[in-house]
Amino acid sequence: MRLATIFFAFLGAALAVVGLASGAWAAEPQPWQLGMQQPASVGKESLHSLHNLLLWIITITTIFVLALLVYVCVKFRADKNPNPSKTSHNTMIEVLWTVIPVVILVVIAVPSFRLLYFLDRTPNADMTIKVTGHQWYWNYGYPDHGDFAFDSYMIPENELQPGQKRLLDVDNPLVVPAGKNIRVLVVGSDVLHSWLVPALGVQLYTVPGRTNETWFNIEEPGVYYGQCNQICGVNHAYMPVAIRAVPEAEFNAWVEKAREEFASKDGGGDVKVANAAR
Ligand SMILES: [Cu+2]
Repeated sequence: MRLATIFFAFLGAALAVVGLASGAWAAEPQPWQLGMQQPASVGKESLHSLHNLLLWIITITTIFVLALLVYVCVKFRADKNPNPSKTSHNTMIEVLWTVIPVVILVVIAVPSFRLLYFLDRTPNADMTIKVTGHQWYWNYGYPDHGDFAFDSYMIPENELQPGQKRLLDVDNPLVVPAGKNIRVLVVGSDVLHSWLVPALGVQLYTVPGRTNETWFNIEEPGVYYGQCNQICGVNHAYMPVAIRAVPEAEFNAWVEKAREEFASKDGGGDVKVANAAR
């Protein structure tokens, strides 16, 4: 009876996980959130469907193995089966438990590799953004729009305006046009950081001396948040990513303004000591 209780408790938990995985959330973390943020890019939608496929496979596999264990424990327990069989080989079963896992792994590998190459780079980028990770802020460069760049710092808690999000909002968000293929080149200036935007399905390490590439296409205008997710030092928790996706016309107007505003700043190497002391 206890085994049956455990089995159904497990089944309930597994179904709850499957149900939650398909829920909808905004492009920022929510209190008590479970599961992933709602996808906002093609890449993230593909990541979700791969995740859901894997969740089904692992759930069914785990329930199957648990059911076998329960069956063996009940059927072959000592008082029901006092003289155990001496069987040590069974060719059919051995072939099956080799071939079936191989087939399952191939079923997982095909969409995994397809997605890996899809996310790796876009063959037709509309524009390029350069992201540089610093201790402890981001620098965003626009090589296709006059090569201006600016730093993006988290707004400290005591300077937050109403409506701004603690640990997520920044002084200068990355601004990009919605509906465009945006190539992202990522590099580190000091240590390893990681540029993560969950709703876009983008996570890339910033490595000093090496440029990594990815891309995204944000379907709807809006604000999308992320964080550094590679431990990079004492202020690692205070270098969020904020992306403002706007319609193309608004983006072009912003570029005109930003080119003037950020023209005098090289933005690339001016490590702000004040930030380190925060
Ligand atoms: Cu970090």
